[in-house]
Amino acid sequence: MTGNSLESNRIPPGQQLVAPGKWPVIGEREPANTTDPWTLNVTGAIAKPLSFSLAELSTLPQTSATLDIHCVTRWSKLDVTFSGVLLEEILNRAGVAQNGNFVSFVARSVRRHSTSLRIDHAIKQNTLIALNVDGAPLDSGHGGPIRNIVHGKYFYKSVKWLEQIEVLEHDRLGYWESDSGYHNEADPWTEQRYMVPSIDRRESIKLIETRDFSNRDLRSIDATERDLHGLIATGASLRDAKFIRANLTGANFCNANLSNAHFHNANLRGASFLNADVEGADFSGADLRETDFTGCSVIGASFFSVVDGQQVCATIDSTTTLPPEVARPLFPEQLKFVNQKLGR
Ligand SMILES: Nc1nc2c(c(=O)[nH]1)N[C@H]1C(S)=C(S)[C@@H](COP(=O)(O)O)O[C@H]1N2
Ligand SMILES: [Mo]
Repeated sequence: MTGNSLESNRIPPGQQLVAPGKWPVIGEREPANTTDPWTLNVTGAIAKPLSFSLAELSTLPQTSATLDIHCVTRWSKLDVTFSGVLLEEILNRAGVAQNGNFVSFVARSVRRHSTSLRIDHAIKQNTLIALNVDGAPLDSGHGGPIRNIVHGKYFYKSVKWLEQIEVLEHDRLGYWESDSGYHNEADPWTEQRYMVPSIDRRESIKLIETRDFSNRDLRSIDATERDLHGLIATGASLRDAKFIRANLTGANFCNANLSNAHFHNANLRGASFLNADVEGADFSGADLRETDFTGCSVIGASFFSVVDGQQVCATIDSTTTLPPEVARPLFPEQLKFVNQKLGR
């Protein structure tokens, strides 16, 4: 490694490093049918369908690659060394057909989780079918015995418990891309986190007036500076929602998905986030007095940030409910900030 590869130049915008040695488990936590022997099947627009056992995979040429993980929920982890077989090695053996334009990676999981890439891009980026990480077999939580690893994309392009590589003529959106609106290109350097909003501007203005978002899919809704006091948003899908400087006093976000939501300088006094997902959400500058985060998932969330050299801090005091076990997965500096405010 060269001396000038400063860590800060390697962290894409809006990302922060996890504590050294930490690697969170995100998304699905376990594969399905764990008692069946593992096979990797190559199907679709190819000359010859193939099936590999793990032992067969280990007889193919092995490659290792050190790369940085960037999760869309704003955590990054640098210098992780994966080893296994290049996707290209496997596709060469299968013989990609003329019309094989995309590759879909399908997991052995309950929801048959998948993601896809353009095949030329996947090959050019040295996509790896990884069996090992940092010299040891991948553990099950991180996708063992086998996952694909894609360089230069958010980590949702790297599927855990890879069971099938399907070559396609036309793209087929993966699980996160179709279910949750994650961007299909997933470039962390240009922050391609989400596709266009799931609701148009006129519709959202009408809905904002009702102050009832419960159980609706309102990804990326723009409620900047809106008066939403007493909002009912239980069970709503509000990933990437913009609530910057909004009045959300007494809002009810129980069980809502607010990952990567923007609460910068919002008034959240007395709001409830009971069992909500606030992964990657930005609470810097927000008023969080009497706010309840019991049961929340907070990995990647921020409670202070530095804007133009100025610290923008959330207002947190003894009336804020943020139990220690909820706060634990926060970035180290964020955890320190929160604990200091709570006198812990
Ligand atoms: N099968 C499967 N693969 C998956 C996911 C998932 O939910 N299921 N989540 C993706 C996301 S969003 C991320 S950030 C990484 C997380 O990998 P990790 O749990 O090893 O950190 O897996 C990706 N691959
Ligand atoms: Mo992710």
